[in-house]
Amino acid sequence: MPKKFYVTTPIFYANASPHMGHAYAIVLADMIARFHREKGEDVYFLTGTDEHGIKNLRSSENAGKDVIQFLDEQAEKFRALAESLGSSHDQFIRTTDKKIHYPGATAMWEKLSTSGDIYKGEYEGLYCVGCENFKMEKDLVDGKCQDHNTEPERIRQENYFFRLSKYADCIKEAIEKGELSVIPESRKNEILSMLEGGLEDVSFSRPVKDLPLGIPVPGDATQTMYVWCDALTNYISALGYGSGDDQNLKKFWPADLHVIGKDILRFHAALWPGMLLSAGLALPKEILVHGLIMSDGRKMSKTIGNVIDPKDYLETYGMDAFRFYLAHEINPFEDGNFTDEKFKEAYNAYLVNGIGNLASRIMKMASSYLLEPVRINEEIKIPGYLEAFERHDIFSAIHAVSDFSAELDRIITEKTPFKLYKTDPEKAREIVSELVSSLASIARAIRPIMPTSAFVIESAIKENTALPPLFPRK
Ligand code: ME8
Repeated sequence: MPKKFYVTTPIFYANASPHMGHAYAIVLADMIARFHREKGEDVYFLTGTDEHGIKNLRSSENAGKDVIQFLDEQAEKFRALAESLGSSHDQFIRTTDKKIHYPGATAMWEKLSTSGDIYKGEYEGLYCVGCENFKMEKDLVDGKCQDHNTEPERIRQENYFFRLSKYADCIKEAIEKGELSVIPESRKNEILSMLEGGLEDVSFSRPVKDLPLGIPVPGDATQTMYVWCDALTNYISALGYGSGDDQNLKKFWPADLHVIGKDILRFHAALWPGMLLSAGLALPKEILVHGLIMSDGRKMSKTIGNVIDPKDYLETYGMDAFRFYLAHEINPFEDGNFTDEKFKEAYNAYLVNGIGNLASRIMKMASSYLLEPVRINEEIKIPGYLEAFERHDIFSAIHAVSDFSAELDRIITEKTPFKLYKTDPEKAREIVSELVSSLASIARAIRPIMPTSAFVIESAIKENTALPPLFPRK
């Protein structure tokens, strides 16, 4: 039986239109999903939208729309983005889905309650709607949330709490031992130092009058579940948890990899493991914490309003070029920048003049000189590529491909098979065959990153035909 691999993206707030940051998370997870499919694994890839909470409610009010209609329209934008990015997800979950998600979230609550980890209490605190989270005074700068530049609201209410404090040691141990691996190391250290001081219990519901948009607390119609309690559960409700058919749950849980941004590390590496431990479910194996895409020196965010729309680039340059930029120019473990200038530079240097030109040069010679297609050995012989991809270091993996491609260019310049063909066609054929075989390695290696280009190159190799320019000059 092939190994299974379950990978997820965060589910995105449906409150505004998707931007580059969301595109990044989807593409990153998709490249990893595709890489594992290439290895022959049985992959399940989940993405979707987070549609409850105050943030979504207020946005629908501001848009002057019926909330259901608003959420349907917004979710559609994320679904369309995922599609235009070439995302190969197996499921797109919406937390407003009453058939799939509600039973899962309800079952989770009941399980936590049976474990004795839900209790009623009173809470007073400062709530940032942008973060959908309570804030401590010490987290604020000039009384404002640093991420959203807004003053949090003071909330005082009776609600339910989740006894997260009980699980702090257990979570810490799982992370220290690598049973729950958090990468990169810097994020692992960040969460460990947070766990060092223990964890506080979490306010887990809101009165319906304050938060009508959400899943009702089982057995108490006056309360709505806290949006994060409901949202995190998507990773198992999508597999059938709570809704009767748990075949996928048995097969794919625990998750092999949650891909998340560093902004939601605490929820995934503390709250979520706490909920899973309380519910008696296995912990995810790994959390990949990617950096954020910045714009004007701040996190690109719908709430902040400094966003760049991926659509513009997808339309002008196409899906593969866009995915290439995210892989080649943004290190998943660090913050990155998206600028028009950088995009054009990378497009011209590495695609038009790089891989695109190389593939055309090689296939032009191959289709003119070779008598039959080159037989391809399926292995990828690019130094460092596989090892990097295994570590989810797509940045290094694609750089290994660019370096390899530059090396092939150098070989062509040095050995000039196009000249040699006139005097020694046999020798020229030998050189070109080797080049084709190396090009096949490149095509194979870029399958997870630029699936369309990979397919076009591989088809040309199979048929031994010339290639039109893959990346038109812009
Ligand atoms: O936090 N750069 O949703 P969200 C890179 N619904 N990635 C970014 C980004 C940026 N500037 N902005 C967003 C939520 N992202 C919750 C998650 S999960 C159970 C619930 C990506 O719409 C990044 O992966 O704010 C981040 O963690 C995610 O989108 C959060 O999107």
